Amino acid sequence: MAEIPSYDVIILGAGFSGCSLLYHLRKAGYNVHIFEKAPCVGGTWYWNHYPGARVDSNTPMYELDIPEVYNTWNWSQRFPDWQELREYFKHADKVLEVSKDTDFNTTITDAVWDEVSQTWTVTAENGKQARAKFFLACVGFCAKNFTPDFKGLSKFKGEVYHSNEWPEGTVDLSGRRIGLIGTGSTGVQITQEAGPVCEELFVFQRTPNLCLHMKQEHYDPSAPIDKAKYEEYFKQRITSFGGFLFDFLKKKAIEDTPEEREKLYEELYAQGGFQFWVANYHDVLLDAESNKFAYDFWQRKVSARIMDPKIAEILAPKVAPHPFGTKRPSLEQNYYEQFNRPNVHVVDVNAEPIAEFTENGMRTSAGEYKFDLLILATGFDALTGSYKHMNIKGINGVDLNEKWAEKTRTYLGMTVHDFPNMFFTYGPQAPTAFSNGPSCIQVQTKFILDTLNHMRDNKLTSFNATGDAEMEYTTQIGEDASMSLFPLAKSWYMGANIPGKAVEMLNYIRGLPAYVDLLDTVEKENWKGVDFA
Ligand code: N01
Repeated sequence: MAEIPSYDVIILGAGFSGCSLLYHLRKAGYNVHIFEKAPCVGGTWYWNHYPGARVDSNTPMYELDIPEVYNTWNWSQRFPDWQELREYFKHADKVLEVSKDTDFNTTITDAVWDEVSQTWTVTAENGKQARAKFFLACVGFCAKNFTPDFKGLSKFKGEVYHSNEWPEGTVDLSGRRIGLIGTGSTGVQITQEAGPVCEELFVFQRTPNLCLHMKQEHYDPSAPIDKAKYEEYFKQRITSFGGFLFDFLKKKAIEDTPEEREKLYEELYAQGGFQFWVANYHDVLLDAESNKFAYDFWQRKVSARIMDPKIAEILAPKVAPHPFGTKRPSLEQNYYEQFNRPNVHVVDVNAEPIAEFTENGMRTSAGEYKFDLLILATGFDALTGSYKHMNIKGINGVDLNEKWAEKTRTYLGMTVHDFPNMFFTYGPQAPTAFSNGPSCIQVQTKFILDTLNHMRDNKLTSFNATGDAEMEYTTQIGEDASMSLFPLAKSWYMGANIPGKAVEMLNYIRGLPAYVDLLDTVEKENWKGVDFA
């Protein structure tokens, strides 16, 4: 076998997870190397730079718990935009010297476990290869774009961009006639940017987004947050369901009087951010009545901002399109006001289904809409899709995508039976979609580091989740979901946004503290559910 570079650990991806793991594993003495498809660090914040791209998790919770980075960085916004996030990652790279140990512009296509040498070999599109004892796939949960199979799309003569493949440099939205498909977080943010400057914007909506107000704040750079508090923040954030400094209430909605509920909803709503979602009554995502109370409040608040009652009924209907919070409520700044402008239109594609694209726009059952720029904010094959461009082969050549074709199966949302010494972060069956990314990654980094150290201390060569443990964990994920309201929405949380994809809960819904307890128990019980060799 030709000599190829060999490491203790290979990481795919230089986003939050890759940077976190590189830092902690390096510090513990491992020889670590990253392969990254993009030309720089940043992960999702390299790819997502469409107009208005901005994070929905607030700072200082949305950052790495690495003192060298946070002690030398000050945010200027409560919810930073992509430009500031890119600067943050440049800063993290400078401080941590991520680039020193990273091959950029390198897309790994294959990762194969060799039972004899007990190592993983990865191969890149450009033929480059490397080997390591451990393989950590930190490839992001929204990395594989989804473009629906629209009839006649290739006929359209204007410009077409998927939000996740936005060209570098600017695509000026001023004076343009724009067709925008999708009203997820991405569609909402693009609408806010396009509305004030474009000639005309048609937003094609299939499902209303039950958006919450962002309540953006700009921080005074001369008075940064006291860094001495950060260590405590990072300890505290993993004790809340969503990895923030706020949490669900301990009571059910029905335990309060209507007046008490109204008061609480007003308070939560006024705080902005995700508070109205994950600092609400603890049964809001479990109980239909509790959920309806929340939805009705939301509907009243939002519809009051929309001048035309017919448009209000499309954007914030009196009857909930799905239980509140079972699809991601995006954070908006002035989304609803855009539809009060004469040049911004919402087209309900349930009432008038999309028929086909034409040279100059799109035809629905009601007529043709003409535009010269089409933006596809149609989302991602989330969570499992990130692995689909790779051939990941475990013991006896078992292929990960084949294994997951009918049903996703993991142990702890980080490992898979018969894929020894492989971990993934912020992926399927972890608290991913319901947690602030860096908080979840903080927890998973600790578990991976502890596991590698345990193996080093005990001279163990391989780690393999047992089939039974994987089955039990996966079954639990499904059972938890069936006791919640999540199955009532067609969302990417459950794989339901992709035609033909198995519909199943793809996230751990018990919250971050329960996940932390679970991982602690696994460790304390000598990595129960794992076979070591
Ligand atoms: O994607 P989405 P996204 N015809 O899947 C519609 C993260 N993120 O890119 O709801 C018509 O949410 C689809 O309609 P429906 C964040 O976690 C974060 O917006 O399926 N419409 C939906 O409206 C987020 O949740 C940030 O009925 C079609 C839209 O396309 C995740 O990424 C910013 C259609 C897709 O929405 C994904 O967000 C951006 C069809 N055939 C993203 N097919 C921040 O942190 C799909 N749609 C701020």
